[in-house]
Amino acid sequence: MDAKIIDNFEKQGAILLKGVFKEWVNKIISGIEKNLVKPSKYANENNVKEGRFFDDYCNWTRIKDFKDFIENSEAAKIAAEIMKSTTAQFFHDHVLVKEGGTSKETPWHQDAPYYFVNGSKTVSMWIPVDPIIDTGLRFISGSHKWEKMVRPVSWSDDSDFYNKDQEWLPVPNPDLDPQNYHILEWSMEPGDVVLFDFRAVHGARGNKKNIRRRALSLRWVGDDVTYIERPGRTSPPFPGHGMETGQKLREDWFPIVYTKS
Ligand SMILES: O=C(O)CCC(=O)C(=O)O
Repeated sequence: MDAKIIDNFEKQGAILLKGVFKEWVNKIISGIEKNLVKPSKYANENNVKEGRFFDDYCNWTRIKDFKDFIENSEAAKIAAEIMKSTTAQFFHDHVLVKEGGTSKETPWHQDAPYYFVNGSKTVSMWIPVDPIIDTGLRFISGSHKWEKMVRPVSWSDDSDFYNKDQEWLPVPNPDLDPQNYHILEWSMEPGDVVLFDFRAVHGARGNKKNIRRRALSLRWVGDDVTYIERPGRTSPPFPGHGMETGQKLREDWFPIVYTKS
């Protein structure tokens, strides 16, 4: 991978790669449609009154289209390269479908505090399978380097995600304060991908258009990542994982898909 791309990822916390998963788009669509027909116990409609904002995760072992994509595409190699990691360990898949006519915004948030993951080498891949104009992810450039993390909230009602109080930054609203934030956002085609650090603050507008906005996010971790206990049930929760703070993520649940030779 071009060193400039990795440099930009490190500076901004998020970058766009064009067309890298073009040949996989139909397979991803097939997986998302299967997920919509048969959601898991974790599926969420996010309390949307108008339109639909569906999300679900941890389905890759039962939906073979996702398994094939994760194991046989370039995704794992790209993940290792962008993280500057020898390995790419798979954490989980996440399907996000915002149907046309959905005004619900995705709240500004970082993924890191919802996860039991500690470390600097992390990457999410947000892969839309419908054209994106104004409806994609928006990032606060450089926010992955903020010293404190942003208060995690429930997407359904913006309430606190954890009960126990902790020192969090308040959820920012860059649209009310545009001078103070550099926002990154891109128009995208199916097969493009946005790569972002788990600590990058991001959100999304509603999808008021007449087209669907279906996306698959893949979450990867690298060499320096270990398990960390959070002040409550994480998302995803992975019940019965049995790990303790400081341990590497167990490879039977979170496989290493790529190792640099
Ligand atoms: O698709 C969305 O609106 C949000 C996605 C997101 O936050 C993520 O993939 O981490």
